[in-house]
Amino acid sequence: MRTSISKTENLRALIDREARRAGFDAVAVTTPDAIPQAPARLAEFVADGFHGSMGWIADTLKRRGEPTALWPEVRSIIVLAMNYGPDHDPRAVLAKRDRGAISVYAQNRDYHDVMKGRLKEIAGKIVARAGGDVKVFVDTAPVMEKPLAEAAGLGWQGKHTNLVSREHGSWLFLGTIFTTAELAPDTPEDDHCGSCRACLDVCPTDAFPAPYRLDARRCISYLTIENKGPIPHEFREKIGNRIYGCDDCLAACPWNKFAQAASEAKLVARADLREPPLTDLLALDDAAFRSFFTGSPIKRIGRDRFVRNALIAAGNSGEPSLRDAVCALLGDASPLVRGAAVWALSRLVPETEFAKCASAALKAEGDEAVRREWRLALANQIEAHA
Ligand code: B12
Repeated sequence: MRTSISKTENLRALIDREARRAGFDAVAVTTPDAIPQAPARLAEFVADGFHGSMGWIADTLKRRGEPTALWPEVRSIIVLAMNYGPDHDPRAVLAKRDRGAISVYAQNRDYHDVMKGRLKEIAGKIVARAGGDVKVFVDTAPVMEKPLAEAAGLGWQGKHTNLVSREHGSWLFLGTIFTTAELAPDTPEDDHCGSCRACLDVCPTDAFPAPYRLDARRCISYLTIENKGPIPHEFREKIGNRIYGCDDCLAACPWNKFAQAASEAKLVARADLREPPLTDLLALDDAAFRSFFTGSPIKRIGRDRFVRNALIAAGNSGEPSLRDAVCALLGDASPLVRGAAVWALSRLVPETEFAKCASAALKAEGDEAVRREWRLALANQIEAHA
């Protein structure tokens, strides 16, 4: 018995040391049965339709809610967090309307790539020391990383639903190592949001129907990243110049005042993504998009969805200088891009010029959804000037 306890203690010391060495900023342990409320809350999220088109959440409900349903052999879950706190206020770019605002996480190299290899290294050391089996997960597996991190004591799920820590505020990436090794769990963290509502009140699209609950269908992160179709009209103006993800709820969190800026070298941060000019982004064809976003999480959404987002920002820019770049996209091969270009143009040029463009373009337009965008934009312009 004594041997097994001392083995466990040694294993924990090894995990802490290796996590630090691999560049993680926090590590803690929990058990697979530590999130009993999560399955019901997840089921409610799906039943309310809050997952929108992310059908993979509904498809994996059982495995996602219960770690042992995902892997019956798991005995302990090690949760690791990496600080990605910015060294600047990410909200400053929101006032620069000719620029695109890319969320902080996506200004770095894809965190899946950065973290996965490091988690595997630590997992390898665990197996070498304790034997047994391990599995590593970052983001994409059906694992509820935030409630597990809270149960392990790394922080608490704030009212914006993300993990908040006293030390790192709201800027943490999470990853987990599932192991068959028995490890002593750490103590869960309490909620320290108190009566604060900063993250809820700042949301431009009112995506929080209640504290601790997010309707993803209204979240700018979902609308610009996960949503494959046209951005619903209701949200277009509110999106402003946010072209990939959104940090407003994170940036509003008062606990960020204790956070340190993360090492840019560790995250492989890209200065050219801090406030890229919309003109450059609107000009990206497929090859240029892929090459510009090599190694970036943005590559995942593909050129058409990205240019769609840049067009919404262009429409909100009030910058007539973007007119030519937008016009060039009226004839794009992608109906998704053409539809967004129609909306953007209708907001950048006078009514008469727009009507001229419309009569020429409508003759050639074969896609019903794009034709609808033209008709709607024409009607809105007439109404605005009536
Ligand atoms: C799907 C998903 C999204 C979706 C939906 C987000 C969501 N909140 O569910 C969208 C596309 C919108 C999204 C956006 C973002 N995401 Co995301 N996303 C995920 C993913 C893959 C699954 C999350 C999930 O399980 N959602 C389902 C819901 C039901 O679970 P939940 O959020 O934990 O909900 C809990 C609360 O609602 C709570 N609850 C419900 N009712 C009540 C009532 C009370 C009283 C209380 C106390 C609690 C409570 O219980 C629920 C279950 O635990 C995770 C990775 C992973 N595998 O975990 C990353 C993850 C959550 N995302 C992450 C990030 C960074 C983001 C963005 C910041 C990116 C950006 N800048 O644009 C935004 C933040 C938006 C936000 N406010 O959530 C990080 C968050 C890290 C952290 N510190 O928490 C994760 C963990 C990825 C990672 N590996 O680092 N994301």
